[in-house]
Amino acid sequence: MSIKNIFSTLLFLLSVEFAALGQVKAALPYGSLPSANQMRWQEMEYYAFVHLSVNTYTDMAWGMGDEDPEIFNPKDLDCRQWARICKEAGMKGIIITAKHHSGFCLWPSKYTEYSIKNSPWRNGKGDIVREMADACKEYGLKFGVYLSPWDRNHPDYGKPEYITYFRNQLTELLTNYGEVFEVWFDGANGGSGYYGGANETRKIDRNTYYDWKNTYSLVRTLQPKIVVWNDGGDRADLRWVGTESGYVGETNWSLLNATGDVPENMLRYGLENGNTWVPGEVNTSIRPEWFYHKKEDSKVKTLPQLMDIYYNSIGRNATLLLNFPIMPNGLIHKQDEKVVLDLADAIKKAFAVNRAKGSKAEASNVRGNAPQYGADKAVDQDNETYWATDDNIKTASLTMSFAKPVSFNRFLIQEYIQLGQRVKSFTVEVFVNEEWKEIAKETTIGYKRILRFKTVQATKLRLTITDSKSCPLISNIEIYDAPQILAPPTIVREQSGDVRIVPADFESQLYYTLDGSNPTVKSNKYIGAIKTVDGKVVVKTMAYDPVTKNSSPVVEEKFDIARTHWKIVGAEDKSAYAILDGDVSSNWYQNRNDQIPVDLVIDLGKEENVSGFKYLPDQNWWATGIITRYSFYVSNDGREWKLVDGGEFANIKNNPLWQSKTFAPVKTRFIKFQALRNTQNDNVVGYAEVELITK
Ligand code: FUL
Repeated sequence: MSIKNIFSTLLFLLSVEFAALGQVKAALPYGSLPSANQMRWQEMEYYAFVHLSVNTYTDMAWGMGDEDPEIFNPKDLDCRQWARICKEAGMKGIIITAKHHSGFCLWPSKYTEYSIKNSPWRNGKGDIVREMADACKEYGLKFGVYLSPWDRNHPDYGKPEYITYFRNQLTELLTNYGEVFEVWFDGANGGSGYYGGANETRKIDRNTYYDWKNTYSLVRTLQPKIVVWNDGGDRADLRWVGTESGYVGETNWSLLNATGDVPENMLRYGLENGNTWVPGEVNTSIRPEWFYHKKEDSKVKTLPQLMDIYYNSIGRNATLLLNFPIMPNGLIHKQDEKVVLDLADAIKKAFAVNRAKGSKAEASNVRGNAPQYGADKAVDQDNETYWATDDNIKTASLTMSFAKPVSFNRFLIQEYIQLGQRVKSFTVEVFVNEEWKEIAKETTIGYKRILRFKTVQATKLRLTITDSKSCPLISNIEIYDAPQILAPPTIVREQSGDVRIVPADFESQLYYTLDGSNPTVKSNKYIGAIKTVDGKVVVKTMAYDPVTKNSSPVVEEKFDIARTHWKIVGAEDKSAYAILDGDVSSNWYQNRNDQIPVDLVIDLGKEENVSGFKYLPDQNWWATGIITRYSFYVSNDGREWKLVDGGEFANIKNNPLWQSKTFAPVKTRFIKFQALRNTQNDNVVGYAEVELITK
């Protein structure tokens, strides 16, 4: 080495030494950490499920395993339609039910005859898993598979041989279709099934039967970048959140213990001191059920419902797995497409302009006073940098100052979870009229937390971490002024006769009319229940955003006479009045021991000129007791009855919405709505609402 070289080497070493001296050590990891796969998965945030199997053709939630493959024929199947919709909806991947509980395979598995190769679809030459994987590739989406461990078709289900079969199928799916981002092992086992003709009940020990440990290592060998979902058995990479209705707890730790039971509240909230990283995935369907049922065409979730689901999943440190039931023709229904694209649009508008950008951030404590951990790192739009405090500081605040007053109603915050989830509680305050005002007091943050509140206009915002397991590391803070959704409001009339209008957004203003004219901002402003007299009422309303000056479409409800004085004769149970309360989600069922015909007798309190009636069945997807045939009687004393109408609600099974029947007007004090048959041909009789039509 020449003298010159020795000199420059020395200089280099010295400069490294100086840099090290000036360098503040990064925080050490705290507790269990996400793996690279879990991290990649978490950042996807939003992706789709598609459910399609033989039970799509039998209108069942679960196939029995004995459905004839001949019925499976999605003639217009187009996985590119699914992929296009998901892509346009802002989703990052699709998980397909390659095999649901029926055991029917959507790919031509060489280990069974119970697959599409024995269906008429593409003359048995098709492979839906392949088409799905190709469509995902084309649209830049990740691809995932659902393989039901419970198989109601396989003769060996319940025996050790089935595990070999299951792993053979897994191997096919994880070998032949390119990269798979997630595999879903549903824990459901209802027991009964076809099982190769045995037609019996087979329950297994969830903890031991599937030998998950070895199944997982097979999965990880075949797909090193995969994440495994499992709601039971051995702990996998992701956890179920304990509900399919679209939310996780506001407190949501991405932790569980590696062993032991996971009761429902642990699924919902995670486990603060859990020793394993098991983040939550919120899975829910865009319709009540997972598979397509025509009767649910009118029950597709609305934009406000989906928006809530978004905030209650992605906004609470979870991901969102939203399901599309595929129709028998092989496509996603237009209505499902429309609402999911409306959601994408609403999300885009809500998070269009980050108003924290350009704000000045200062913190009560900065790790080693080092610029690389400064408060500005939380507002620099770079998730790889973060604001950090000194090791012993678990309570600290960060104040953002704006050049001029800023309006906002959303607060988004992220922890640098690569080093562990730490924050236990925090508050958000805003500086308005020279005073600090607390607008939120919350618990966990995690990967992402989004808060919604009434619009505030402030010159400063202060985040205070009030408790943390270790020094907090905040990688991102954003604030937004989300416009109101302005979906049409809902109008209900209670039994008292009062009319209530419920907006889709709590900040929109509501205007209404009672004279049939279209409401404008000059009409009555809704401030609380509208007192109406007993008679008929026509309510027209719209929601209005005073900031953007946009309004929702006008909605109209026509109510007949109020049910104020009605008495349900013979019903000792106060809950019977759920059928007169205007709330379509509350129900009442007649005594389950009653035999059809079952009567609903109502004393109207005074004589009315009745010319028809309306019936709404239970709106739950699992509803029973839906009346299909009826008789309708009137009486002036509740003893002598006269039949005035009878017949059927023709399509009520497929379309369980409001049913209206009319007849020649008749003056009466009592009515009797008699159920003669229900959709299931048993004796269960229920109602969500009953109303009259009068002259
Ligand atoms: C459940 C299953 O039983 C449903 O049919 C659906 O597949 C859902 C995603 O998981 O447990």
